[in-house]
Amino acid sequence: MNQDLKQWVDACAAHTQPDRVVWLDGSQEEIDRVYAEGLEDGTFLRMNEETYPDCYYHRSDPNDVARVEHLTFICSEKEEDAGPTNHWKHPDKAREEVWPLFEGAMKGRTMYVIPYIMGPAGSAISKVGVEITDSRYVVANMRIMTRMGKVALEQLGDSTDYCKGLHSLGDLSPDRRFILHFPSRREIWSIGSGYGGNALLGKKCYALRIASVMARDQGWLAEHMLIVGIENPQGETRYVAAAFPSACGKTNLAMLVPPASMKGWRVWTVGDDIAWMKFGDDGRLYAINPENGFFGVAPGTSEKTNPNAFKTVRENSIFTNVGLTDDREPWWEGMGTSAPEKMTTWKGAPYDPNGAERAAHPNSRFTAPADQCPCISPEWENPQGVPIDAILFGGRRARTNPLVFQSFDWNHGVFVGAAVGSETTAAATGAVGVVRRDPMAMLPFCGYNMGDYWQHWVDMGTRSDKMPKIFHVNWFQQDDRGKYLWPGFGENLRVLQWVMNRCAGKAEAEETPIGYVPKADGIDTSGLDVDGATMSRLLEVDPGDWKKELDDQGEFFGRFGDKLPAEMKSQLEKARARFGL
Ligand code: GTP
Ligand code: SPV
Ligand code: MN
Repeated sequence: MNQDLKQWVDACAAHTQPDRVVWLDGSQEEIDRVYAEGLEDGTFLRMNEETYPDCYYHRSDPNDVARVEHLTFICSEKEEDAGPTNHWKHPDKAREEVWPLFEGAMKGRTMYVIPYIMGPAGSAISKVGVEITDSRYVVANMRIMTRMGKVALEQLGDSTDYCKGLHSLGDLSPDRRFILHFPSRREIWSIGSGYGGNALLGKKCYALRIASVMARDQGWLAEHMLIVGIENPQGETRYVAAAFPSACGKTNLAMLVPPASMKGWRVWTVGDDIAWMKFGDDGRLYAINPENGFFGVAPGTSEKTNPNAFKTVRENSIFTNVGLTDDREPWWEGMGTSAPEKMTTWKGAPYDPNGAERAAHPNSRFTAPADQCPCISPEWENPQGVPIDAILFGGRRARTNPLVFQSFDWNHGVFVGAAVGSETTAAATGAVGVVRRDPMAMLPFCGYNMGDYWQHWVDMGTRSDKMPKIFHVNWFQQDDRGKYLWPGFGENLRVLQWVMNRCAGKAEAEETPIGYVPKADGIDTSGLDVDGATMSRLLEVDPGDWKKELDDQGEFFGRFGDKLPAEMKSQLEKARARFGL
C-alpha cells in the first residue's frame, strides 16, 4: 500500500465522512455493482439491451449541464501566476472558504477511490492520478475515459508522483460549487457539480490545467487538441494535431470519413480532445492521447456527419442529457432521424414536437470507449506517441477567418494560435455565439499565466528545426442568412489535403498579410456543390474585417502587461504593418 496515498485518502474520509470507502480495482464485477447501485438510486437508466447493449442513460441536475468557468480557479500563491484570463484564489483563502464545504459532504454516501492513468499503461509519457468521488456517474465515466484500477496502482507503486483529485457532488447548488486547482502541489478540489469537465478530474483539470504547468516546467506541451492520422493513396500516414475550442469540431475531424471523390485516402483517430506532446530523439514532436475514451457532443452527430462516432456509441456507452425514446434509445437534435413520437426530454418531461423545449441539451454528451471506434489508429496506444507534421488552430467564425491559411513560420504560428477567436458554445455556461479570444483553444484550460504559456510555445520552437508547420482553419463561415458556406465534416479532408501538400512543399499558395492562403483553385472541389464565387468568399482576406480583428487582438494582448512576450508584441506589429495599419 502506497503510504502517501493511504494517508491522503484517510484524511479525505475523516473530513467528508462517507458511510464506506471503496477502492476500485477496475474489474467487471466491480463496475457491474456500481451500475446496479446506480440503477437502484436513479443515477442511471438501462438502455435498450438489443439495440444499445450495456449502455446507460443519465440525466444531470438541470442547473449542472456544462463547465462553469466563473467557478473554476487557479490557486497559486501569486495572482500573477494565474494571469488575467484565469480566476484566482489564494490557497489559504481556498482552505478557509472551500474546504469546509467538504466537511460531512459524503455522509450517507460511498466514497470511491479511483486510481487512474492518463496515457497508455507503461508509457514514459503517461501520468497517474487518483480521484476520490461520491458519484457513481463519475466512477462509470472514469472507467471509460481512463485506464483505471489495479493497473494504475501498479504503475504508481510507492511513488508520490501523482495528482490528487477530491470530488464531491456536495448539494449540487451553484452557490456552493467550486473547481479549484493547486498547480504547485498537483491537487484538485471539485465540489457541487457532477458533470463533465467539472467532475471527471482526469480530463480538463489534470490533463490540461495541472499538466500544462508540468509541461512548462519539464519542456513539453499539454494541449486541447485532437490527434489524427491521414493516410494518402500511396499508403503514407502523416499525423496532425488540431486545437479548436469546445464544441468546435475536434471529435468530428478526428473521425472524419473521406468524401467519395478522395479514393484511397484514409483517416485514423488517435485522440479527440487532448494531446500531450514531447520531443523525440529525432527532434520531432510526438503526441499521445492521454484519454481512453470519448466524451463527445451528441447533438449534430449523425450517420451522415460522423458515422464513426455513431458506430462507436452502440455499446458500452453512457448517454447524458439526451432525449430518451419510449424504446429506451437515445435521440438528439441533428441525429438525422425525425423525432420519435414518444420521447422524454433531457429534463425528464414528455417531448412536445411543437413546443420550444429541445429533446437533448445542446451540451448533451456520449461517453464511449476509444477502442470501439471503427477508425481507431493502430498507433493510438503507442507509448512513444505519433510524430506530428502539422498543427491546426481553428475557431467558429461567421466571417473574417478564411477556410485555411498557413503561418509564415513557427513564431508567426504561435501568434496565430495566441490570436484565435471563436464564438462561444454551450460547452460552458454563459452566453452562446459571442466572439471571444480563445488562444490555442486553451482559454479555460491553461493552468498558469497565458503570457508565460505563449513564451513557452516560443521557447519550444527554439529547441528543434523539425517543428510542425502551423495552420489556421475555419469551417464555420456563414452567408448573410446564416447558412454555412462550407459543407464541412468529411469534406474537410480536402483542406487537410492542401495542408499535407504544403508540409511536403508541393502545394502553391498566395502570400497575404495573414499568411499563405490557397490559390483560387488550390482546394479540390470536384464533386462538391461549392461554386467559384463561394470558394473565393471562403478564401477571402478582408482588410476591414482584419483591422477590427487586429484591434481586438491588440486589446486582448494589452491585458497581459509585462507578461506579453516581446515576440508576440512584435508579431502583432508586423501583422498590422502588413495591412498598412
Ligand atoms: P469538445 O468535446 O467540447 O471539446 O468539442 P469538439 O471540438 O470535439 O466538437 P465536436 O466535434 O463534438 O463538434 C461540435 C459541434 O460542431 C457538433 O454539433 C458538430 O456537428 C458541429 N461540427 C463539427 N464539425 C463541423 C463542420 O465541419 N461544419 C459544421 N458546420 N459543423 C461542424
Ligand atoms: C470541453 O468542454 O471542451 C469538453 C467537455 O471537452 S468537458 O469534459 O466538459 O470539458
Ligand atoms: Mn474539449
